[in-house]
Amino acid sequence: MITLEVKKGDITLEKTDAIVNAANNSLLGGGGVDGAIHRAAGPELLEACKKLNGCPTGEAKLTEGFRLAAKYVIHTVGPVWKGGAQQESEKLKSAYKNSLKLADDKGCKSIAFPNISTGVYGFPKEKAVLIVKEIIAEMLPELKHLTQINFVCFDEENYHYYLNTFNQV
Ligand code: AR6
Repeated sequence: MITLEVKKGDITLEKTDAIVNAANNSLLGGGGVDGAIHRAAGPELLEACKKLNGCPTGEAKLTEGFRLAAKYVIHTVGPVWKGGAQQESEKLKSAYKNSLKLADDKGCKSIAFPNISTGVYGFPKEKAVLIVKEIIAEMLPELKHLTQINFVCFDEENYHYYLNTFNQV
């Protein structure tokens, strides 16, 4: 049985086994949720990320959480929204799917996601949440260890869409 929870707040405060970072291809930090995670985890996180050789869009890589409550950070890279004809939806799906698989393979029981690509990368929020719902439904039967998946919304708009979408599951 897997519990899905929609929350409003700061993902760096999550006490889940893993939190997901909406990073860029370099994995060397940035603004938004990426910046917040690096600040909260401390400089050891950047040192660990430097050893990963970046990350292609839609894939995911793992580090420890260092000063975070979470044991692991899963760094994934969502697509930049370019109008919708550049396989943005498929790439967003892959980012969620590969993050879930990596956490589950590591034996994590709980994971927290931010709203990947819906900030600087400009993916339409209302569309993104439907894709997230779809990929979660697809992945649930495959997960062996995860029992808790949190969606941590920072902005009011995403929170509104997530509550509407996941309350209808
Ligand atoms: N906790 C949870 N969610 C947050 C937090 C936080 N502390 N801060 C922001 N958000 P963005 P992207 C939400 O721009 O669109 C970075 O510079 C925010 O409201 O962080 O995937 C990377 O290095 C939004 O809904 O990520 C990349 O260059 C969501 O996080 C680029 O931004 C994602 O917004 C990635 O862009």
